[in-house]
Amino acid sequence: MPHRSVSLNRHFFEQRMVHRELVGQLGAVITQIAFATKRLSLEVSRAALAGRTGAAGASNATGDVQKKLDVYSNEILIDALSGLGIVAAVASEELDHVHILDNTVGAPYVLVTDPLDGSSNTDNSGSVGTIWGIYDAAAPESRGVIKKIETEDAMASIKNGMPVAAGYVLYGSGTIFVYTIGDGVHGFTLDRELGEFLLTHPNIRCPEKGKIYAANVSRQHDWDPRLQKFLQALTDPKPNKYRSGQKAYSLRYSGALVADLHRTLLEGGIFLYPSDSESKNGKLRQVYECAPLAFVVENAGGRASSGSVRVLDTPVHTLHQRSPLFIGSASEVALCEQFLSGEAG
Ligand code: AHM
Ligand code: MG
Repeated sequence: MPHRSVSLNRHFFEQRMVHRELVGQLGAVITQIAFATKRLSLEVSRAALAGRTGAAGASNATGDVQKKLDVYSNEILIDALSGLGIVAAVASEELDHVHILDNTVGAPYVLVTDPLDGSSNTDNSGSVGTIWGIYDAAAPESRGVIKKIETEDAMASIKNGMPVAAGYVLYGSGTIFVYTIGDGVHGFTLDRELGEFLLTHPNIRCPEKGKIYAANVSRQHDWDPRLQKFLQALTDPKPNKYRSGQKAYSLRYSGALVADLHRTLLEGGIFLYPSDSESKNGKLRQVYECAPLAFVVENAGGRASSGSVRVLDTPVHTLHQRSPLFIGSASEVALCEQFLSGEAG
């Protein structure tokens, strides 16, 4: 008998007794996201051949230069979800406002996404990713009749809710699809010949502690001195009480959050992007970067914080708001919070 390969569809079917929603509308949305990201995997790998490297000529809502692949990725994702009647609205890093899909009265979900995270890597064949999260749509009603969702309803769904599912796709040396619906985190690797995501990382658990940290340390001089002390505690060649016999931490930083996060999820450690004098609230966006990844990491036993507040409890005011992010192994993130509060150090 050949080794059993578990495709995403088979995995959803196998889960049906415990999670009926995976063979229903939620499963259909996740399957369509997976389909879109298979297309993206192909497009990212042949971008230079297809003339899709470089800038698109515009900036997005948060002032970043949009790459051609940013725009294209956004279109591919929206196309995959349009016409299903399941996703009512899409909130994307690449769109100024929430995009309401056509013919979706009563559609149960709102999608948040960074379609192509780390897109400054696209022109040098570096790793990039897609981040996504799904929220229950707050269905507006008038005298018992369900109405079409408006921008404010979609924002209310995100502001008042928790993700019902979230995940990311890493386009690296392999393409990996990771998802959770709040009960276990599972990873699938794209078999390019088959064109299927196959289960390779069932029940991912983030180690309690790791050996690696990820941060843009070129900005360290501009960080809160308490955070600088935390990094010293991790990296000082001399042993200290915070590392209890463990060697100094190593640095890995790719410039793509998804790539750094995926390694941190599997191997432990911490990823951090704090605020500094240039980015008063950090660089990363709460709604479609921090919150979905926090949902994944927490469901794998890790921790995600803005430094003082759990990421998933951080109030959302605007679609593109930024937040500092400290995410990864429970032990390092908790220690970082202690340094930041002055409890440690
Ligand atoms: P993007 O979504 O526009 O690509 O920006 C987010 C990216 C993250 O993937 C990455 O961790 C960070 O920006 C890198 O920023 P910096 O170059 O300042 O270190
Ligand atoms: Mg991003």
